[in-house]
Amino acid sequence: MKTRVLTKYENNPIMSPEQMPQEVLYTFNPGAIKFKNEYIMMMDVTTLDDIHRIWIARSHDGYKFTPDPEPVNWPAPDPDHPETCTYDPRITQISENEFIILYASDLSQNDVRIGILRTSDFVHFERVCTGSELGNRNGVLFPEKRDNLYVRFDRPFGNELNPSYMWVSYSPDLVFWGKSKPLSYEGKPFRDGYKMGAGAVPIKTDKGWLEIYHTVSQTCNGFIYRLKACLLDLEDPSRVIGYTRDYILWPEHDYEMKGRVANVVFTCNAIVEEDGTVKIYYGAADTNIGLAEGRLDDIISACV
Ligand code: BMA
Repeated sequence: MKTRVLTKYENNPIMSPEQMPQEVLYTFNPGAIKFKNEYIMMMDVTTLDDIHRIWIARSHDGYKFTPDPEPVNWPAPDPDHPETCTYDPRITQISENEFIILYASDLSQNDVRIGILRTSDFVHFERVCTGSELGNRNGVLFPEKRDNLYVRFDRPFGNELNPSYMWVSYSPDLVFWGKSKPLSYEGKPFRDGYKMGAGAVPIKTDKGWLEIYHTVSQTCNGFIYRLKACLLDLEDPSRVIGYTRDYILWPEHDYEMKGRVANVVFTCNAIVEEDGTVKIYYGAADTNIGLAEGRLDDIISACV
C-alpha cells in the first residue's frame, strides 16, 4: 500500500485571514526560513484594496505564528519599473546574515517580472534589482554559486495555450541573467503537467539538488495545483535525475479547496530540521496557509 510522503498538520490551517491584525482578504504562499531561533514566514497577504503585499509572521515553535502589525516596508521600485502586487517570495540564505528574496512583481502574465531584494535582519529590505525581463516568475535562487555564477530557477511564460516550464538561468551579479536552459530528463524537455514552476529553495543532498515544485493539471472545470519533487544533477542543475511520479501534496480539505482560487496547494519553501524532518508551509486555495511535514530521506527516495 502506498503511504503519504508528507503529513498535514492536524491543526491546519496555521494561518488564515482572520488571524491577521487587520481585516485582509487572503493569506497564502509564504517564503519561510529559520533565522536566529525563529521561524519566519513572508506571506502573500491580499489587503482590502485587492493588492498582494508581503507580510511577515514569526514563530518560536514553527506551529503558532504571530503576524507583524503591518506589512513589510517594501523598498520602492525604480520609477521606470512600477510594481503594484508583490507575491510568492522565496528566501535564500547566502551567508550567515545575508538573505536574498526573489518574488513575483505584478500580476498579469505579460507584465510580471522577478524582483530581487536583500535583507540581513527581516526588518530592513534593500532592492537588488527591479526585475527581470517581462513575462517571468517562479524565480528561486540556489543557495550556492556554480562556476562563480548565481543560479536560479525561473519560468518564462509562453501563453496559456502553450504554457512554459521550469528553466535554470545564471548571473554574475543577480542583475544580468542568461545561459538559460529548460530542465531536461533523459535528454528530453522535462514537462510535468499542463504547466509547472519551481517551489522551494532547492536543498543540497548527496543524491543531488532536491526541488519541490508545483505542477498544474487542467480539468473541464479549472486548474488543480499540486506538489511533486525532483532531484537535479549537482553539476548541471538543469538535468533531472529522478522525480516523484506521484503527487506528494494535493488539495483535499475545505481550506485547500475553497477560497480565492479553488483547488490549490502551492509552496515557496521547505525547511530542513536537524533531525531530518522537512517542514513545508504551503498556500491553500490562495487563502490560507497549511503546514505539511515529512522526512527528507523519504522525499529523496520517492524521486525515481
Ligand atoms: C500561480 C501564482 C500563485 C498562485 C497560483 C494559483 O500562477 O500566481 O501565486 O497561488 O497561481 O492561483
